[in-house]
Amino acid sequence: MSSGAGDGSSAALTPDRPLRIAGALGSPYSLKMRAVLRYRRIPFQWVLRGSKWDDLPAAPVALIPAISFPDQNGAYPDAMIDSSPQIMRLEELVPDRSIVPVDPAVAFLDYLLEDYGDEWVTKQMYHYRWWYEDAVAKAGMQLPLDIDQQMPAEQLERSRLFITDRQQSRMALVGSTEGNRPVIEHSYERLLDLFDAHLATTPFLLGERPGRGDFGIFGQFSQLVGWDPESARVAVDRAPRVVHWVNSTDDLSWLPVDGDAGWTDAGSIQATISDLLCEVGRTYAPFLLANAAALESGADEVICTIDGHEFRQGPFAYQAKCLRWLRAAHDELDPGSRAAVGRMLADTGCEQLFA
Ligand SMILES: N[C@@H](CCC(=O)N[C@@H](CS)C(=O)NCC(=O)O)C(=O)O
Repeated sequence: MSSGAGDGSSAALTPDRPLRIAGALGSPYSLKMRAVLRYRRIPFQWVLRGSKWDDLPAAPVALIPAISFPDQNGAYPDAMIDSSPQIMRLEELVPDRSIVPVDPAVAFLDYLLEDYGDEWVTKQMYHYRWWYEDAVAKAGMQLPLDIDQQMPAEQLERSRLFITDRQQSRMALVGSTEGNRPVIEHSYERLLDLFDAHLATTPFLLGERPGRGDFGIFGQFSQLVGWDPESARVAVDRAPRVVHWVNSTDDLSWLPVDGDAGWTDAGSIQATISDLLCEVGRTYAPFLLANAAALESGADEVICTIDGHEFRQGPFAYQAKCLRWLRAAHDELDPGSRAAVGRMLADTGCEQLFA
């Protein structure tokens, strides 16, 4: 996807000339990027998209979050979308408090975990928001208020109906159907259990500091665990450490980090991370492969077996790109790092993505 902006012409980011980000409180990717900016101590100004304060330029595609960099004259000429490229653009501009592990093999793993969060955990997020009655009622009322908290009651009611209809009509597109429900809900429950077990020994996925993977999963969990009633109840019941991690990852500006130190070593990846990779290999990997195959053959449905259940949804072109990008990153690894990744992914089910 062309993300716009990010052509290298932006000026240094300072409190007087901050980066600007337009997002929404119910948007996982917006909260993902806001948490990245806070942790990285990058000066930024947050604004609710579509509100009276939002004067960011239009983005190439109407998605949030959009971010805009100041140029040399202090103007904000364009806006960029897509959180993963946004993260990498910020890595180029600001070296301190990087969220990309130094070792390329660990960095690759981190990228895979981010992609899993962005593209698979988002199915859980969408499902729990628009399937359960009390979640639908909350989201329908809350989401329109981002645009105008003082919106008159009749307008709020019209907006509630509009947004609820529109989002529920898209449920099947992301796989939230009666048939897929066990796959999606069990994968959320297992992820909570596995992540909770990991957090019992380690503050973040890959060590003592957060990486892209943490922020990818945090974005979706900011909603699942922190906002939507049914999925939040499930999290409180089974994953107290995850609930705490979500609350704290939202603002890690306080977390001390020492240069490039603090990342897990490629040679000593913990069993709890291998277990999480097995979860990625059990759900997201077979979906990605079936999705790519469906698009290649022109099939109008992706049909695959996930966790012993049949999973069906329409093909998703963006996720075929995600697979191509993952494979390109894998191809770009030096031979030593590729071998290290091979060892870390062996028998997790993720290795099939790069066979
Ligand atoms: N791949 C994008 C996904 C962004 C995305 O899907 N944003 C949603 C909100 S969370 C959106 O803008 N949807 C458009 C709409 O709801 O009309 C990213 O990583 O930023």
